[in-house]
Amino acid sequence: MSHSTIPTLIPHPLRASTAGSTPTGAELRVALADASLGPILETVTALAARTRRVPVVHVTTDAHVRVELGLDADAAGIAPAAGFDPRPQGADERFVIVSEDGVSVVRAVSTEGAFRGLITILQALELAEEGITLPALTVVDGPAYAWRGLSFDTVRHLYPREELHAVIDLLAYHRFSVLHLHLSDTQGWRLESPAYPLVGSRGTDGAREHLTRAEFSDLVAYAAARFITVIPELDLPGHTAAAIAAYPELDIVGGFDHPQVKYLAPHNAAAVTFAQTVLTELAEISPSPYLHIGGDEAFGMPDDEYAEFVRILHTHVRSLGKRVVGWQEAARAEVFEPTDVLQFWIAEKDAFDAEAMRAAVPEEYHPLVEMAAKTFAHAPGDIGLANARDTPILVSSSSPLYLDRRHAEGRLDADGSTEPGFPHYEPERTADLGSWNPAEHARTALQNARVVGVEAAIWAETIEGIDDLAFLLLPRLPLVAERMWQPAAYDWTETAIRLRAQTAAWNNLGFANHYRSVDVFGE
Ligand code: TNX
Repeated sequence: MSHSTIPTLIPHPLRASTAGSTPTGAELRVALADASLGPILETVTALAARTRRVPVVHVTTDAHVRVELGLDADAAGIAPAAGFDPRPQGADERFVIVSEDGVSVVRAVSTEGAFRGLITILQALELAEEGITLPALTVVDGPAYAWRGLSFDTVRHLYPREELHAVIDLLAYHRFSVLHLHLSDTQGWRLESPAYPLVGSRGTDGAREHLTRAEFSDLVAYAAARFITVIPELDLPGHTAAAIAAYPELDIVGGFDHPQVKYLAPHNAAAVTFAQTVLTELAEISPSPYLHIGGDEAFGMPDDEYAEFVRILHTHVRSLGKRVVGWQEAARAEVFEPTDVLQFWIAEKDAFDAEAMRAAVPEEYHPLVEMAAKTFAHAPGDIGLANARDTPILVSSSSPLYLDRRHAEGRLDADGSTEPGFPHYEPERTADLGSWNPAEHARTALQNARVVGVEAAIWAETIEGIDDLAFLLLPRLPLVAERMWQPAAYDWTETAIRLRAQTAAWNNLGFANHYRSVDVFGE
């Protein structure tokens, strides 16, 4: 049956149809097959209230929705997710939904699969003045990739707790599995360090502008309840001007005096101890099997020193019992193993035009341009791919997965603006992301590299608050989720209908300033 029969789901399931629907009154009644499912029902109840304003009631008799564990997922005819499992305890996310006589039954082999199935039902509910209607869904679904994430910049803008929770809810609602927290950068350090108390960023009035360890743990727990794994990143050895400003002994003598060209050097014992200590502290509070060491854009750093520092970081994280994630350039250290992950971000399309840049900036910045050119002026294959042959790759190609890229169309409201967004990227249309296919991207741009997952990224240089975040994230983010469940794109007209159906949920979560894309809202 055509997927147009259930236009409200995004990601769209692998196989899905509807046949009629049942009015369920003012609330959704859910029965559990097993007491072990209690915690997921609690989470779904909270999510239902926050996204769709639907009250969920737990009943003991068979009701409108029933959840059971024990599906033989193989019998449903779909393969388990490819690639790496980012979770502390891996889980099979496959689920089926069958509907009969006004009752929809979710079956899964794991509580996580049951959760993904319940969220699918939550999305499909039709809401009207008279009450809630439950469509009689038949669904078979499972993700193509287990690692479905968002790289989230907490440095250039630090969001309050409520907004971070809303981001996690949005990810759960569109069935993501990873929140990658970028916790340090040139402009700030966003995590409390017991050993280096001065490192956490402070505002001009001295007010704290970082997460305490307890706040970090709160986020991890909030995400875990929604089956989202937090993968934390401390960006080393480049992008460390904030740490160096707090502890000048971390600096090298006689470097290029620009914040973008501050880095930790392997021959500076204080810098090595600092890096190892903050990673040890992070491992203590992060249950994720992975720690992200950064490694991007270490401008001005000699190649041999860079490789040596990355090796030190890699060895240290391994000694903490964690696997290592690094940005693409870290492949140059040649230490990443088949159990680690490299995150590829440099897209051919955003290749850096050093000549144009030299012409555009004052002469004192020309050394900086040379340093940047070294990182950017390559196709993705030229940086890291040759060294990353056996290392699993996480795809975050700046085109189309950097969601701080400006929208290419005018806006369907009064001001018509396409800002905010990073001004140096070529703007793209929403529909371009709809037709992107990660499996195809792995075959072509990444030369058959071993792709294990996908992360969209939202950098915050142009973000001043949740309205800017909403504007850049939506409606694009759910399209990324969909391509990770089913890499082949659906017909765009129907996709736009499915996206439009979710705007009330985005508004309810606080993302009301989502972009009114012509591609999505214009027909
Ligand atoms: C590159 S991607 C960066 C970030 C910027 C971003 C802007 C990467 C690993 N580094 O520092 O915020 O571009 O889009």
